[in-house]
Amino acid sequence: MSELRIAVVGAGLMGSDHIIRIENRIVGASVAAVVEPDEGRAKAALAEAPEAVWFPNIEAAIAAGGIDAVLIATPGQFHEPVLLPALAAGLPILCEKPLTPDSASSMRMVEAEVATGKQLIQVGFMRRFDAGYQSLKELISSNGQGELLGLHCAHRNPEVPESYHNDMLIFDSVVHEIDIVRFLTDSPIKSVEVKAMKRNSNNHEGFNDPILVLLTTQSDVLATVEMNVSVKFGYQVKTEAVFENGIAEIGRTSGMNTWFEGQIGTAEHMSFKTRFAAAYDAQIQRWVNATKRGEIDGPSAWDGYLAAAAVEAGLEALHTGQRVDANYASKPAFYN
Ligand code: ISE
Repeated sequence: MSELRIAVVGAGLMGSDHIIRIENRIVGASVAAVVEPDEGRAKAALAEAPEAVWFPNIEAAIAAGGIDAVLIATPGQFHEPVLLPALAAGLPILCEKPLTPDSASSMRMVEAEVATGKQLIQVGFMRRFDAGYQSLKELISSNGQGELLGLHCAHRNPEVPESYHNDMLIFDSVVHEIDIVRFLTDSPIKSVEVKAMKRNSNNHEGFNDPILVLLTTQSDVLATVEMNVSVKFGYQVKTEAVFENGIAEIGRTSGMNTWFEGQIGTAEHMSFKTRFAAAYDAQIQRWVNATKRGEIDGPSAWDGYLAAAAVEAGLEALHTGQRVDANYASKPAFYN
């Protein structure tokens, strides 16, 4: 196959970013279809991908032929109705996180994939492709500084829209830490506990942020996560790892330094789109290359299910104030 013809489903914030990425930076792929019910968004997307055809839904795009793979970039609650027909058509899929919003629906996706007899789904946990997280994983696996004892993670966004609500802190934002802590430690999340920090009075009514989330892995590594989506100054995702013999930190900004008017400054990201731009590029390029070989090269539907199950524990922890254990089904041999 010379060029992978991708249908991008959803041309909102992430979908439009991926369309520009595929058209301008990814080798060996192009956007062949834009699946988007909103005409304005679709037109804006087609301006970036003039060869693409616009479809109102995935069924119409599949029926028309001319696509080899699907990239799903709609919000999580709309993933299942796209995943099922794409799987039934045998199409490889890169699905933005979360796979689906809860573990029961994620398990349905796992079962639907197993029924096809082939691993077709990769989940868009892009942090796994970030150079910083990859170096940290290597350091942890090498045991070079002794055993990993704990992690301190900060996940900070400048602001969120009024539609962002308390549960989203867990299923939309902390879900990244749930996946990356498991990736770094190679151990699933055993339990989740959530503590409220003092509420930021800039927040919209009823929204309680920031929070401190305690994730304990089955290997007994404790990860503290400051989840803070209204911190105004910028977008910051960093992790400090505590080893037996020392400390490592990733994610400190590498922006421009300035010395003006008696102040020292460093430019910080304002959005995940720039903070993780290189990770998104690597994720999509590797997915394109693997898809052409008939494989996936990144987190699987099973990884998506594990994250959804841990998110469920996190939501219960948020609602009850208790430490909640995550429950997982046993892993189908298909994913070994
Ligand atoms: C958003 O959906 C993301 O996935 C970002 O990576 C995260 O930082 C942000 O908090 C989420 O709302």
